[in-house]
Amino acid sequence: MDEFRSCDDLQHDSKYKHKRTIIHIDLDCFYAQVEMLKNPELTDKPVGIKQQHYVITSNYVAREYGIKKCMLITEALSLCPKLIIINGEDLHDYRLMSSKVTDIVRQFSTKVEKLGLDENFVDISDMVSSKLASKDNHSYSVVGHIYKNEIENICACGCRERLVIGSNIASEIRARIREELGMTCCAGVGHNKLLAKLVGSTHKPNQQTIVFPCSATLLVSNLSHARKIPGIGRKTSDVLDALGIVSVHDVQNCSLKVLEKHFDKSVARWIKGACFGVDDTDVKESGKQQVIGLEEASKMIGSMEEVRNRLKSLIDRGMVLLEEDGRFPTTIRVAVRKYSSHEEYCRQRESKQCPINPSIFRSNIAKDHILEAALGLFKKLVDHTKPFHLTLIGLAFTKFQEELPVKSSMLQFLRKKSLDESSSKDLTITDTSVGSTIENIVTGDNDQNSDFNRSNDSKQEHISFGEIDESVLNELPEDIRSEIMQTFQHENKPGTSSSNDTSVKCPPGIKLEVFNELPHEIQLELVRDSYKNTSNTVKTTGLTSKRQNSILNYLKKK
Ligand code: DCP
Ligand code: MG
Ligand code: MG
Repeated sequence: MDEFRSCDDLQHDSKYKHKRTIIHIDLDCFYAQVEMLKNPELTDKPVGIKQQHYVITSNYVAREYGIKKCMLITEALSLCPKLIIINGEDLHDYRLMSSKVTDIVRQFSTKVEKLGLDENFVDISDMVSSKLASKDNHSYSVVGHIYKNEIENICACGCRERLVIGSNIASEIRARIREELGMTCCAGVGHNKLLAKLVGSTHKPNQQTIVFPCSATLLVSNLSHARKIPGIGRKTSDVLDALGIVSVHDVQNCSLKVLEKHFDKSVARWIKGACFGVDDTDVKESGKQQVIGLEEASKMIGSMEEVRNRLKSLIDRGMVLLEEDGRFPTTIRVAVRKYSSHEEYCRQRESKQCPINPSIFRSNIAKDHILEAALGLFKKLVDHTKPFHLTLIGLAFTKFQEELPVKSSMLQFLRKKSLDESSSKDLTITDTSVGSTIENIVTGDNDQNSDFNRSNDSKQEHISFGEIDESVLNELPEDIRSEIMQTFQHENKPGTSSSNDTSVKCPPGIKLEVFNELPHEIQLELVRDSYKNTSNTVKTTGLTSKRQNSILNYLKKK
């Protein structure tokens, strides 16, 4: 492809060449900006945001005093005694703003990837193509700065035009974020993610910069160290350092064969390519957050009473976040940081997680359930019978479901027995990831059990109203009956998936009818024991016990 070589001495193949147009958005002094928005009086004063003993970010007024990210508070105050310090340990407002920004970016393309709380990549290639096709493209000129190579070299593939249109779209996105949220940000425009991110930070704050492919290698070469390349983490750079490969130039001059001796082939190729500004990684569409987590740090957490109080407060705050999010977690995780005088160790967290039945979110004692589970996890992490000293405690919710599973289980319970029994034959989970499987069985983790979900879905399509035992249905109170009817209608809509069903599956060797009568906790025990004794394949059936039990009890009383 000579046309490309003429532009940027490409020594490594890029499958996309310069075809894509990607924007990277990074909010200015993010946490500090949110605080200034909440309290505009702070705007022209130096503001630092602290977590523990560190100023993790500061506004640009404070940066003029030489304050840097992750500086000790004492040092920051010695540089700027007037520094206003705000505690940034509660991430609630930052998270909220973060998702509002991403929502705006998503209005320009569905291909949006969130990176941390204050960055978004957006692939606007399709939008650029349609603008090019709509004949009004002749009037575009670059918005913002151009990262410029000394040698002006215009590529023949049309990338220049596409990127120029990209700079106009970037400016529109920034204007929208400013108008709707009052937030300023920087944008970088390039033909890949690496370049867009790097170039965006060349002019800060509240500015935008474009990089043409002819300047790609120069942009990366100007980094002081190979480890500054986004994507080259600590471990990779440690290996490179050990090999005496320190600068970007060192990597450029190192043969791929040498790199392949120390890294996976694909990693080696990526490192080498990245040092020439080549990056074929896709903008991966981010869904909602994978984890909703909260932490409380303190100099000293040393009693069970305090642990209980802090967990309660974390649960209260977490429930608010969950309500805003709208999904239901199936796993909780507790994290602690144990005190140690050794700085490195002091900063490490240990954590443990366990499944929770999302149905608890229907009840008004959800918080008690979570607290109980969280205390159980805590006791596995910390020997509470001896004195302990923690400096942080955290709680996180993960593995989300969009809907509560109970409805379809109620429906299943009411289905005639024959259907139940036949359905038990065709549902099989193949265990591919040992370790997380128990959780997946218990919570119906959808990612890894897609085969299970498919077979479940196809079964749903065949249900007719006659499969519900109407005599039982008629015995139920009005509200439960109408709930079941709604669920029935919902499940039988074409294309409706019941893949969010949370089920405890009957292990092989146990009679389904007996299993179904057991309390949820005992069912879980049986599943765990069965899992321990099984190697790779676990046969399953689909019933959620907890709710079913409550219906059973209801019917028994009658
Ligand atoms: N942050 C953090 N811990 C760090 C660094 C940053 O918690 N060690 C938080 C605070 C920042 C936010 O993440 O506001 C975003 O990080 P950035 O590196 O993008 O920094 P800022 O947005 O604060 O400043 P900039 O204007 O340089 O982007
Ligand atoms: Mg930022
Ligand atoms: Mg950032």
